[in-house]
Amino acid sequence: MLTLALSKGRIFEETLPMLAKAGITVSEDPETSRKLILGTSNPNLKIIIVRASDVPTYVQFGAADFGVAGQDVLIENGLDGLYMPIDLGIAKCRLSVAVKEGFDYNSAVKQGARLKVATKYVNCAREHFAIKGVHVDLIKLYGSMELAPLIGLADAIVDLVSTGNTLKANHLVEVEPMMTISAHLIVNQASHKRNRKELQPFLDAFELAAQKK
Ligand code: PRT
Ligand code: MG
Repeated sequence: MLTLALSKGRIFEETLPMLAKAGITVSEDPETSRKLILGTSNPNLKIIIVRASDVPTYVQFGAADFGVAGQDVLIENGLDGLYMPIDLGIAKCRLSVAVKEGFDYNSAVKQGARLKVATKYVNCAREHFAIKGVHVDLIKLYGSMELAPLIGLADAIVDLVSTGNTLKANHLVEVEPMMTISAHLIVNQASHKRNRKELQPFLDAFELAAQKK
């Protein structure tokens, strides 16, 4: 029996059609069911529903054999004990720097400058600004980053942008795209060795579904 870790919301919704292409349906909808362990039409596969940022942890510790996680989560978390074979091309977005409308970002990031940056992605942000030679005071937040520049907590945010509607609604502008993000399939390294035969058909199905996207 193999265990696949998914998070509710866009990851689950966009992984579902990929499973369907492999003929696998899921017994219940996590949006309406409170169950955290879901059966599938394949007796060898069950799905666990965890927080998006917890997916790599479950897979790293082998509590799940494989999972689907955004690159943002993977970069922040690190890839210890994980094998990352397939870019699924789903849940696409970009990680960007955004500031309040009218804020002069270009002057603010001149070499040697100091910038207050609020983000959930402190590792990505630290590295990004270090390469630019900009000193940053990083403020770790767990959500609603868009609020920080509006009420003077930070000069800038580093956050995921997809349509740009959230930034617009809060009078923020994207000033620097940092990287494009998509969800990847991750596999526990030990499980990959031990359960290769069982895992391979699922990896092939994901690979095929990802190519067709
Ligand atoms: O919501 P929760 O705190 O439980 O966890 P989470 O936010 O990590 O999970 P979830 O399900 O929201 O996101 C899972 C993954 O989807 C992320 O790790 C990303 O890899 C990917 N993804 C793709 C996104 C977006 N697009 C996205 N737009 N994750 C978040 N957003 C948020 C963004 O943070 C911002 O607040 O949506 C808002 C911006 O969207 P637009 O369309 O207004 O630009
Ligand atoms: Mg979210």
